[in-house]
Amino acid sequence: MDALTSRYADPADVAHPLGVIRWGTDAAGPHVRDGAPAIDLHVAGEEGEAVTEVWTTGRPVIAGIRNDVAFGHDGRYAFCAVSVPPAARCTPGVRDGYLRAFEVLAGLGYPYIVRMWNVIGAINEPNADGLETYRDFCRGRAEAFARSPLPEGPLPAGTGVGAHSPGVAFHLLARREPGHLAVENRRQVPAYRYPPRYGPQPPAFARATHLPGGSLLISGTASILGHETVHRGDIAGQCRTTLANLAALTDPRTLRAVKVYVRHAGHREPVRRLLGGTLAGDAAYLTTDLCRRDLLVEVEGVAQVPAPDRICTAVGSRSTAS
Ligand code: 3EB
Repeated sequence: MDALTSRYADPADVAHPLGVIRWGTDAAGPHVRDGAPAIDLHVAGEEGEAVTEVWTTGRPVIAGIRNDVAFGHDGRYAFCAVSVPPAARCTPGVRDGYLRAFEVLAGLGYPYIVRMWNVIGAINEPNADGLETYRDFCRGRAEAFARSPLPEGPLPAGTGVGAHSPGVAFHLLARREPGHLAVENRRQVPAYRYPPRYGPQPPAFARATHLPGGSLLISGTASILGHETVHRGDIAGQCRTTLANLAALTDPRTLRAVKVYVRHAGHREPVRRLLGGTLAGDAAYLTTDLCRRDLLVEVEGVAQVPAPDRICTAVGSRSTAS
């Protein structure tokens, strides 16, 4: 019944692709190819890791580019993709890129963002002021949400990982109608309430989004308890805690469209052994940096659940920036 799904596939084999993401060994800005909006993200360490992901609801899609934002929409859902060029400080470019995306989504009539992915070059390196690039990014994103023309609503689920190319790329999924829920994780402090030691603005994302059709879009999930990284330097411990954090949201064995981001190429096979027995067989394992230097692994995926275990609907998208 027109559920929003993601699969690893050749877009030519999918009827009505809503958005196409190549998680690969090169970056390419937002574009439209064969009638679908697309973006290429440089997050694979080698060609063997690369996967192409296709989002679809099975409904015909209108695609285009407006204000350098590639978009596709099908009457219920919209996808859009943006890239922000490298800069000495990324706050202004990230803020303006997000605001451009918000304007395009508002103009098309899809004002409810349910999921976002952010891929950030030099994510752990200092910017021109000595601020870590991820924190600089979080400030730009928070400023955009604070100035958003979109209606107040729950924060989207998110992913924030490194990229092997400079600059920032992001893509979003949005709905025409409200009715989705933001979900938090009882083992973790909401990211939008992380204390200031993690940066001038906390990350603006929810732990998951539950869609009316039953899909639970789970954010990038790592070895964080409360707000602290646990098992520093211990890949097996981080894998265990990550699985336990996922299990607080849903049974990790039921996840589809799974991505496992691994900081060190040498951890790829150990992580595959540690997680592969639990996660879906077609999980993508990508080698890229993560948003805290002490995180070694992060996992995301999509589940089908009738109703989420723990919900948080009270948080407006503009409450994260002052
Ligand atoms: C964490 O839990 C790990 O900045 O959008 C996970 C998911 C993380 C999304 C984001 C960051 C983001 O804080 C990092």
